[in-house]
Amino acid sequence: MTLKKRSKKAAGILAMLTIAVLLCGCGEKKREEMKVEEKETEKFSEYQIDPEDKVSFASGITDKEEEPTPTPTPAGTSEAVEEKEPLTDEIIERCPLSVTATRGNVRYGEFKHAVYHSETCGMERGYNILLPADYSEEKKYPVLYLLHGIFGNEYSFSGDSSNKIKEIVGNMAADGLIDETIIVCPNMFAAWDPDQKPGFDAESCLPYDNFINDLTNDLMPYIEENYPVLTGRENTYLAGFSMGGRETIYITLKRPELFGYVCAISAAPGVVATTDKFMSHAGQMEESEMHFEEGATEPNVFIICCGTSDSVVGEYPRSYHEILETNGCDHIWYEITGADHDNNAIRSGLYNLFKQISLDKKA
Ligand code: FER
Repeated sequence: MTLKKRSKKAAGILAMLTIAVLLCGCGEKKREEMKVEEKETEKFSEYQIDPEDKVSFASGITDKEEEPTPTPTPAGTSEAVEEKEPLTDEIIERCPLSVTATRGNVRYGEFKHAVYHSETCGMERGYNILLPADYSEEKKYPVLYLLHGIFGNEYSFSGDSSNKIKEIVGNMAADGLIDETIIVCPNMFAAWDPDQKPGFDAESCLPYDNFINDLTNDLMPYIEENYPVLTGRENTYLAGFSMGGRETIYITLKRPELFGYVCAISAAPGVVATTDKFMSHAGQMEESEMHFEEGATEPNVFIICCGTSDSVVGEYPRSYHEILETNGCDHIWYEITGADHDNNAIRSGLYNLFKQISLDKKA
């Protein structure tokens, strides 16, 4: 990923070109998506970041060494790409190909876009929701809230098919490992001002830290009222990538009674004070505060993971693990050998979260 300082003029030309492309040939839905994207790809801090790079922050760098795409199995066959083995509680660094494969005999859900009213932000806000293929209002589903990275929005995960989210949740449910699960992808930039933009400075990060209020006071109640979801921490999961991983850690420590199963993937700096190559972080809390309150209900599973070759957040996830360990705060820490700030890490985190859910619930 490259960061380039670029003049405001160049940024303006780029924005105009983007708008021209938008007006020319896109379908209505794509145009909507891209408008949100374009709004968020303008410049806010000292650095000018390529629109392409912003996508890398939001949902991971495009894999340089993409894992081989498994051959889809023909419809009607039950053949998986790999032999299925009984689950053990060990962490598997790479999400198995049998779990990311498009299988002929499995129907996968589709993401749908919708809006809810946020009292926290004083506006309507968008989200994408992945409903299982045979979704029915007669059933009840557990729900995973999945948080994107910086510069992202509610389309960051749904617009990137190489994260294999649909396949991972669909195949693991088809294999009877987990119950069919609803996945909600919100826009984590919970700004009060519709014109505010994210960026690498303290003020531009405040809306991310405000997301805890939007999530717990507006989005979760809305989802619980409008979809047939199972409620309570046993059925409510939280995961996030990078900036979303940082907020996942923060929200989990602040509201551990709400989420039974949690995974922070490649979490960004800023939970505690630090300065990295992008900016200085005042910290959301002191190191000594990074633990659950005395007597608090803790998550059944709290995973922190990161690629060993992460070029964006580096050793910060490990430092969170070390602080939590020092503070006696139970969690699982693991690294994905060779993974960058990318979908290898995202697929791994989601797979291991669902695997731990499966093991914990069936135990
Ligand atoms: C930072 C380093 C990384 C930071 C955010 C990130 C706000 C987020 C990266 C991502 O979401 O991909 O210093 O500060």
